[in-house]
Amino acid sequence: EQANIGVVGLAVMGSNLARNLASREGNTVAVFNRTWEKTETLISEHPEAGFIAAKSYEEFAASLSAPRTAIIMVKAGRGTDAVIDELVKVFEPGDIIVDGGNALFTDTIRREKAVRETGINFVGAGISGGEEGALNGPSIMPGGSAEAWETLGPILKSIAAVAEGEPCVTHVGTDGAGHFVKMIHNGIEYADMQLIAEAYDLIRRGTGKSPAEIADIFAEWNTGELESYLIEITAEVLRQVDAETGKPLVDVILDQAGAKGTGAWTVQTALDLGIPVSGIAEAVFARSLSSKPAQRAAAADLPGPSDSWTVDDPEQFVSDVQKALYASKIIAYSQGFDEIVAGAEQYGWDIQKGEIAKIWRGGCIIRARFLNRITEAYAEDPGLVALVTAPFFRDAVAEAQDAWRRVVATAAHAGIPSPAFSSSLSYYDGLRADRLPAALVQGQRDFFGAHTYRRIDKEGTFHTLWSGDRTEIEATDTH
Ligand code: NBP
Repeated sequence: EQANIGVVGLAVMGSNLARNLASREGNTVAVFNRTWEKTETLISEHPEAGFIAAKSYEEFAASLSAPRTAIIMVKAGRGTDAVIDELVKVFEPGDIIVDGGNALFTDTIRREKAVRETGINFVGAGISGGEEGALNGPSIMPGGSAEAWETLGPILKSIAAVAEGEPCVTHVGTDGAGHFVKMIHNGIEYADMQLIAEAYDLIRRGTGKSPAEIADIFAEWNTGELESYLIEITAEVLRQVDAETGKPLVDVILDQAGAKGTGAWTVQTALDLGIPVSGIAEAVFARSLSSKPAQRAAAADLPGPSDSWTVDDPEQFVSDVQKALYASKIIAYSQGFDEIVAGAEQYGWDIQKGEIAKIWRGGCIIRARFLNRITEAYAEDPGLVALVTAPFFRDAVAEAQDAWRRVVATAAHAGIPSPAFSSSLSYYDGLRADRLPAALVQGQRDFFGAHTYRRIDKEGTFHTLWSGDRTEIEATDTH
């Protein structure tokens, strides 16, 4: 008997994905792991899966029917390259190698190019949803060629999460497009988490409510427009009581947030593309700030606001924070989709934005009711230049903005950090501004570097003779 699909790398993600594949009608799954013990554990714990276990790459290749299709789930980076090198030796032209790990999209572009030379297809596929998603249905973002998608599509559709009757997988675009979109997903996830954390902090410090009471507020929010996986789990985390101390668990967890780097990739890439993803950037930086104990200790006695701060109307304040969260979340997604548009342009991908919002509705960390609105916005206007300007989001922000401004002003007044709330509001105000002080920046640049400027009232490029008689000349070449 031969397998129609194989998995290489049987740590938690690979094992769960292999079990997910095996549970679907018509699949026989070959499995391989560098260290045999992991394979042995998996096959002995899950005889029902009917895995074909291989002890070598040769055996693994021989156990797969043509065209061979294998999903790699190993530690991203050198591990992925090592496995690809081995698979290329034992696979044949027309076979398909899928990297399901969290690869940097530029690595995927490089790998796709190299593997293509051998006639083997290489597909970088972003897989979201953690362990649970891998087992029960993740959101899958595959790149690679259209030919590879023909074979791979039905297999991935069979294991993906289902949202409103549709599998959460689509062919995102060629080569690194899938991993690029997965990276943006993670960046948005960072922003979403930071915004929720700021909402919690403001409510707690503003109203004195306990974590359990705030859990109830989040559970209530989860029945409305903010309904999402992250809001749901936030309520559960806040409700958790530490068995040892009897305190809310959130009060005994060290307040230093970790990161695996995909948020930073999103921001680094955005800087290269020139896209202001300020909400995501603030979320990444907030984690960095939290993880600087020496600086925080040294700064702990720096002065804060002289007035003490209390909220007069807690109910009104909670409602304001809810609106600020919603508006800021719209900005974070709008910025994330801007980066997708810019990446697609830069790398030549034909990415359907509405389809991306659709496949994020299930199986992934940012799954939310709200994503339907994004799909609708792009369906109505595929050339939409900024998500926040779509009629639905325009109305939503208009409705929320007064509350949003009150919350940001209150946070500043009270000395409570709200980097994601306040930077999102500044971005919004910057975007809608009639005139920006960028005109002055251009003047400064022309002064010290003769960088020239354009005028609002005529064509051409100009320079003022700052160190001469300060007349304006038309510049012929730009510096
Ligand atoms: P890990 O990221 O912990 O990787 C462990 C696996 O990589 C083991 O199977 C290990 O084999 C294998 N491996 C390494 Br390390 N170097 C290798 C090499 N040179 N050759 C062959 N195999 C090698 O596993 P994971 O947490 O299951 O994640 C797998 C992938 O999925 C990663 O890219 C991760 O970023 C991504 N991902 C994870 C999550 C999550 O929630 N954990 C979510 C989404 C995506 P060994 O047993 O022989 O050491």
